[in-house]
Amino acid sequence: MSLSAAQVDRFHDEGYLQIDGLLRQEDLNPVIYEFEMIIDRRARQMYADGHLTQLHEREPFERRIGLLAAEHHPIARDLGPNRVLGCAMFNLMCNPRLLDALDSILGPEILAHPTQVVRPRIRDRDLSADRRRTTDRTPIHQDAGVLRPDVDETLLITAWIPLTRADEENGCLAVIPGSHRYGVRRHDPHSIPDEELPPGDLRPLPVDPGSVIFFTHLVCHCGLPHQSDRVRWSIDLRYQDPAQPTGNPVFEGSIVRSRSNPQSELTYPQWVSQWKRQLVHDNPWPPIPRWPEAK
Ligand SMILES: O=C(O)CCC(=O)C(=O)O
Repeated sequence: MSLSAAQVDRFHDEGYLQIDGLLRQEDLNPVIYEFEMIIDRRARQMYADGHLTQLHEREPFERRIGLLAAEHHPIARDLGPNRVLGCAMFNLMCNPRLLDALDSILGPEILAHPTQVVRPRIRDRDLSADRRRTTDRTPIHQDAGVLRPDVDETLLITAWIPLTRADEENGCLAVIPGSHRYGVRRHDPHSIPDEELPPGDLRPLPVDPGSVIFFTHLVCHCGLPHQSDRVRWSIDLRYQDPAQPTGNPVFEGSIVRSRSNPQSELTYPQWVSQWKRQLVHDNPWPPIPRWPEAK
């Protein structure tokens, strides 16, 4: 679905744009099914290894991982597209409805940025003591603030895609509209200290599955604290013009649309081998230290 000129203007004006009903439930269901299969497989293995006492098999998608993670948090780790390498995930990344909307802003040459995240957001008090860090919220930041400075002039757009309802109770996305006009703020090192925040109030953006929130890598945003037993499942994918720097010194992006050279669009097998080549599965995602002076 192409965006109207008014929607494109609003995106540039506010630094974000929420489009309800951009995706259909049938666009999301294969991804949900893919995650359900992965979680089920992991749960059975962890149960067999003695880390879980229950499988919670009858629980719905928006509750099961929360209940499992309360007992053994690692079950919720490393579900990013490039870890899972699922066909449904790839199809979502290349979904024509999503790319048509992005095409209205970026033009017909589109690169999927290597930083793509899957977030089953779970209430912290459900997490067991072995958790590595707070996971029930995302502190306020700009995506540019956690990439290399060469990305600053790029128009890098996140497509934030909820798989379950996201609202103020279970930690929806919130943005400071217009904050993209104030350049890259100092991060400390992954969040913006209060004194560095541009003027304006955080605007919570409750959304249902099917909605997509697009925002630039300069808009200040966060994930609100999660206070519900409903898991907030979301995927954030990033896109840009392939001619511009990605700010990621380690991994390449993938061409997902090219009107000038359609042959260069990545197929699913090529995407899988690209990630198998560049990601050693047992290694953590390498940090991109932009603020070395920060504590
Ligand atoms: O989903 C969230 O809680 C935060 C998302 C975010 O920080 C991002 O997409 O860059």
